[in-house]
Amino acid sequence: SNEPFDLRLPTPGCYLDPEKAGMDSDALFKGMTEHLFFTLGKLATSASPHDLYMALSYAVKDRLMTRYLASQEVIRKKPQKTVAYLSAEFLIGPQLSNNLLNLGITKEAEDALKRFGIESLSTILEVEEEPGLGNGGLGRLAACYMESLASLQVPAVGYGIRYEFGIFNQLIRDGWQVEVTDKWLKGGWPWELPQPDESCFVGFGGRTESYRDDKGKYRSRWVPSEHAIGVPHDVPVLGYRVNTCDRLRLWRADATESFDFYAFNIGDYYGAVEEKVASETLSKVLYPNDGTDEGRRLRLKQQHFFVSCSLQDMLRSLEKRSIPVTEFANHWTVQLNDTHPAIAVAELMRLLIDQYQIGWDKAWNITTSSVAYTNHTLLPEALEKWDLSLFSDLLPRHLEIIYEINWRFLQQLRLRYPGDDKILQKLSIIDEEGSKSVRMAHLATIGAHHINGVAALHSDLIKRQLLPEFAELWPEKFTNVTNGVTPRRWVALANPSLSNLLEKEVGPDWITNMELLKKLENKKDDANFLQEFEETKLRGKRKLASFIHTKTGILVDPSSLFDVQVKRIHQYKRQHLNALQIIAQYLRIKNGTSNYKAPRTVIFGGKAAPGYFMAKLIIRFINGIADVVNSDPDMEGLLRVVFLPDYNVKLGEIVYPATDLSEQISTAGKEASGTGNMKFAMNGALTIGTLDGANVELRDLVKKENFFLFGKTESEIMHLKNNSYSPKTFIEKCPELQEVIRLIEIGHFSNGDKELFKPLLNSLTGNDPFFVMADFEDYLNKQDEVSNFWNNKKAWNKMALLNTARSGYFSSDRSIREYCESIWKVSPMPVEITCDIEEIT
Ligand code: F58
Repeated sequence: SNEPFDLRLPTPGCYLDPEKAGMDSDALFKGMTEHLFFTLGKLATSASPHDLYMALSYAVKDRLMTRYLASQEVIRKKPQKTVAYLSAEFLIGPQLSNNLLNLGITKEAEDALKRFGIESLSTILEVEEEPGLGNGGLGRLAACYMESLASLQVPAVGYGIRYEFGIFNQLIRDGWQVEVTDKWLKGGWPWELPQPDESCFVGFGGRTESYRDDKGKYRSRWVPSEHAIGVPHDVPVLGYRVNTCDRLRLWRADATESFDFYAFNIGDYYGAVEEKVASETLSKVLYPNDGTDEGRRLRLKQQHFFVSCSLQDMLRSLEKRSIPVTEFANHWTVQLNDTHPAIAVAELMRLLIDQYQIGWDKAWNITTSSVAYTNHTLLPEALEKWDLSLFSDLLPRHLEIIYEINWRFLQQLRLRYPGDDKILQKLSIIDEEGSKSVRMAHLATIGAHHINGVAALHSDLIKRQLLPEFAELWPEKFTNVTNGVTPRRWVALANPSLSNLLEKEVGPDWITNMELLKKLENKKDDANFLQEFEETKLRGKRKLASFIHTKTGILVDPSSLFDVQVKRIHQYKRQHLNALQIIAQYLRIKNGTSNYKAPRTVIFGGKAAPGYFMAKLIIRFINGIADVVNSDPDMEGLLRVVFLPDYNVKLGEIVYPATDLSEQISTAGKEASGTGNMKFAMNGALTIGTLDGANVELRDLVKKENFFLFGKTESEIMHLKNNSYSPKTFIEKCPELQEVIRLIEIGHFSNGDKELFKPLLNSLTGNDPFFVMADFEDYLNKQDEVSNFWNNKKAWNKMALLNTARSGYFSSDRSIREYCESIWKVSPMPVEITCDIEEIT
């Protein structure tokens, strides 16, 4: 360590010849050295793994810049319709590994790291903090879609919020979930480019007033009482082995002025900083409310904040290129990821009418030709509604515009359904019942040219149950785009050993053409190949087993069946059904009635919304079961139960490749799509599941003999519901279920405490809103079938292989192609790069 420091500077070759120069390990090493020294103020000799992570990330980000700038130039020079994906959440996960993969320089980075004495890239990847800017599936979908858009060379911008605190970190204490603030920015985050010169102003509150314009016409305008500034922070999103590098533009809220000088002068110092504090809290925290609501006012402010900034940004981009704003819809296609950005319908109208003085009809035409809406839920509690009083307080001008949109819409309805007041009430944007409210799904549906669900069954239920009258009115607007996930992150990055095998078998192109995996079907009876396939799974399981040991102290056997349920904790997802089944298996082993020859490790992971009592109790319940099972010598070698704390993208990358059995057991009709189901199948897990969400399509694709189906269908559930469902009748018919319930009642899983799980038992035996009791017996039987299959390893491996082989449909590339063709009407736009920066085309 007394060697002289190497202070050589890197050659910035990457700016000149992006195809080669700068992408070799030498240049990476030099880039890292320079960033260590100049950006981080560190010497190579004393650099920590975090320093090396930062240095490598900066060096890699440098290598994205040519493509990033070239991608923007292409649009500037040759105007082309761009996708604006508006989402309150982007759960992008770790960036370094993904950018290395998409640039094709993973090997080079490994070599560069070796020169700093780091033998394995994974030690550096492990220190990366992931930005938890999303709750779950919806936010992760947005991230997969951005990656596919770039990989398909489609010009796109993702617009969202740069939350200072993302989804909370989850600790488990005494079996309970404890939430800890997620300080993802604390060590510095190297992947963003702040662009303060492109900041936008956003108003809130105040009043509207009417005035006469130049032509003497009366117009309305908004006089807000508060402002915030949105400062864009851009994250480059590179496509896989292409030059297209799209942009994720996340807005951070700043105060308009540090002080209100008037208040300051009259001596009200605290009043003066109040506005600053208020506007800076705007992008402070992501709301972890999964349906159940708190902090509503701030949430609505967040939504308007990022939507207004984003639309202003789009309009400004037209002005910069001297394109008239009336051409908006030819240059931007605006996708609303759920109703969170639905205020866009009113805000775009306001900007066009009030700022750009465009007439109503033209503005409405522009708006409805550019906006489309994706629905992600049928759950009534998740359908956004805002109290009228709150809405008019915060967004008075928007409310005026919404009234006008609604009035015109209702006029149209009156013509179509003369005398039918019921239908007017039902479809109105304003819900007149109780305290009046604004229904955001109606605003989005009226303002959008397309409305899509996220799986075939879900899209069908939108038409039949959620918005039937709208679907009758505008059948052509309603469509389906089944979700997908990116194979780059979820197979290539997460599962290198499977990826190597796939590449050996079908060639490297499967990464961008997942349908090629069909070729694997030829290998379904090839014992050697199946053995190799099983080996890749075993490698993943060993890695997860070691992770589990480090995090929880529990030892699990990698040769046992890894049975996994990872997702948000919610009653409709029915983690408690899984837990009850474990108790039944436990009882069988205790009673000596088990024909259990399939040792299992049942693994759970997921966060509960902090205010969702029942979900938190389910976590406590699982941990109570885990304590009893894992400490009972009779369970040794047969059953283990693990609750993995703090499930996130990074952990998902370890979990999916290690799973044998994927639990997709929601009450039929409740899970819009699910996307974990797809990640598991690609990685060769078999699914036990209900006919819900995309499970339906998954089962059709992999064929029914390769899927463990159980449970009531959506229509059977509806039938039970409409015929005064009573869980008691199902409990009475199932002695095993009675035993399970009794054991919980006497406090067997709560150290004798008979009260702890009472709320859960009361719910299950009382009205059982998610039909757990109705599906229990069928589920238990299906689990027995799973165990039997597990004992025939050859049959299992064949089924698993067929799952991987037939999962290509669930690539987000397929989903994005469908959006492009049927909703957005955009086409790919390859980006060409020459060695000369001046010649970028
Ligand atoms: C999920 N929704 C659906 N919402 O539940 C899932 O079936 C689907 O696969 C996925 O979207 C993608 O389409 C979801 O994740 C949220 O996280 C909301 C965020 C805002 C607060 C309420 C929950």
